[in-house]
Amino acid sequence: MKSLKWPKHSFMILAVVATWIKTVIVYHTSFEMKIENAMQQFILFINPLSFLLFTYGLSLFFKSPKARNRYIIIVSVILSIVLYGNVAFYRFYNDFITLPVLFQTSNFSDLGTSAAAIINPWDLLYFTDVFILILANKYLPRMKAAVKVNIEFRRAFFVLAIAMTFLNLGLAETERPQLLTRSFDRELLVKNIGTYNYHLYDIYIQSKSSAQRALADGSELVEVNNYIRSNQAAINKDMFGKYKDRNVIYVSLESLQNFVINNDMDGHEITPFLNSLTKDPDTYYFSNFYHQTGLGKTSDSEFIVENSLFGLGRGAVFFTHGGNTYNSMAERLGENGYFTNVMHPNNKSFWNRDIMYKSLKINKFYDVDSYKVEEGQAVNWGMKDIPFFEQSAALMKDMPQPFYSRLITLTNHYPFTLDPDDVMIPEYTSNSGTLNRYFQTVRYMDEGIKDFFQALKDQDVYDNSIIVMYGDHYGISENHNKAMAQYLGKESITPYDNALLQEVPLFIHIPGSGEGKEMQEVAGQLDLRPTILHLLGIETSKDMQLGADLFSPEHEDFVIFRDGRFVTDKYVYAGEACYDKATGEQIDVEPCQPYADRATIELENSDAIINGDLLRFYDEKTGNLKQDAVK
Ligand code: GP9
Ligand code: MN
Repeated sequence: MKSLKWPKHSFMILAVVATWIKTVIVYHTSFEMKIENAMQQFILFINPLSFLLFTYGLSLFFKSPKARNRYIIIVSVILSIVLYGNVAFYRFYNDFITLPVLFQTSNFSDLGTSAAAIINPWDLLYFTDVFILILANKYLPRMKAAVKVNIEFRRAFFVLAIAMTFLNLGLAETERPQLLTRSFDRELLVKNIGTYNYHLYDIYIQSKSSAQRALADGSELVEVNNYIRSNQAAINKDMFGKYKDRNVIYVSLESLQNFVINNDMDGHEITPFLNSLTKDPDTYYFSNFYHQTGLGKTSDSEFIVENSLFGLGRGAVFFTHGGNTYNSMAERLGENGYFTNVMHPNNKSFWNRDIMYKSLKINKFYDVDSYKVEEGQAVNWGMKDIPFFEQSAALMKDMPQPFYSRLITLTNHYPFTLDPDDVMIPEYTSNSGTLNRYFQTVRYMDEGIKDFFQALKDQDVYDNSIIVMYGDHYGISENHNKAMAQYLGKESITPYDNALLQEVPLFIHIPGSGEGKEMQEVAGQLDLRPTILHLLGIETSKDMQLGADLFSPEHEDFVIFRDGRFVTDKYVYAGEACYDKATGEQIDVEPCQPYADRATIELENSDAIINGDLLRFYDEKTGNLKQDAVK
């Protein structure tokens, strides 16, 4: 091994070390990854190394030192862009990039005010290793030395790289069994195999899913169908068809979590109007209702309420499977004589909505072009909720009845900013500006909803409608745990608390019903489709849906989250640990296990339907496979 003269490979070694150290620093400063023990800390420390040894190591195949150094610098630039892209994305979505979302740049062009909050000049520091390499290449003669790489050295080097990979995977496997097979959670992946390897893995998974559709045939549906049929909840005979032919108005309340309902902030009521609905005889208020979204956020919530299927564990299904065949709520209502539409004053291509809505058979999309956004009527992400509600109510005047309108609000969105004139309560005081402002934008949205109800009453749409309102997903991410703990008067936010914080409010407001009350069943967004269709007297017994009617006596207290966590009336399962729901104490995992297994099956069934585009083989009129479905 006499040829192992390290200094000869100084430039490559410098590159590996610089990018490695930078990556580890970025892990700690730019992502919130929960590290529970020394082993996880160690894995996080070594995980960039295997990938860097391979990529920079390829420079050993270059003969000319100039080409070699150029290759190394180019690699460092690409890796820095990838890492920085993840940082910027994480600041916004609190998640790591996955390919399908990345390629939809149309989504990012709209970020507008948010982009300013996300990027700053100090971010050049994310390119420190590139600068170091450029300077070293320029000023240190030794870095430019030609090196005759002997085969023995190269072999030793790649053996080291392979050993590093196995060490990393081995440690990850002991720390997280089945990491690569059950990867619901990108954070776990990045924590264990590193950002760079994670992207390779993501590329692999994405190509697999395009292949999945090509290979799927109707036979896969048989098993899924059997599962769905045997888990179906019976209808509630008293409620079925009770509100036949009423208009249906859904309001997706941006980032609204349940913890603000019937609560105050420094003595200020946060949602006075929604609070009044919780005591209103025409409103069913669901106080144990959860969002079930993943990375697709608002779009996932839309997907869920339309299809009663989960979004995907990676990417946003609105993007990745916008061309699939579905059997949406809108399609079903359309068949029953409804005029179906979505109202959302944003660019039509955001979240790929324009494409997806066609697949969902939505008759019309009232996008930003259907609204008059006058001076002072936009803030943050776009049109303010109050004028949005006002103009939407006016548009409903001319709609053929019965109609199904799904409104999506926008003002209560990160970074939760308002014009001074719209501020109705002061900011909260904590270390999180995000949480501090959140209460104000929620308060503003509540005012908009109140006005909307009034407008509907004034124009006679109200009495003949059902109004369904729900939070689309969480608004305050785990990055603000400290401030949340302060607000909730807790010492800290545990995984148990965090699971319960995924609660969003659901209101089913039925003018004239008089039977409204607080409903405490543990439930989720997937349950909405059957619930509302049944109120309208529309059968769903042959539909491929995973949710259950909330009014059914057989509705089970069990809600599954997209990442495999779940909540029942007795247990909370989070971070692969089981908690007693009443006390929050961690208990033996055994009572949770059967639910955890069912959660896995449900998520897999949902994924199978979407990845294989299986509904193209299904005839929901007969409940049978279409002819020619099986190859
Ligand atoms: C964008 C709006 C917000 O049109 O629905 O989307 P989100 O960031 O909450 O998913
Ligand atoms: Mn949203």
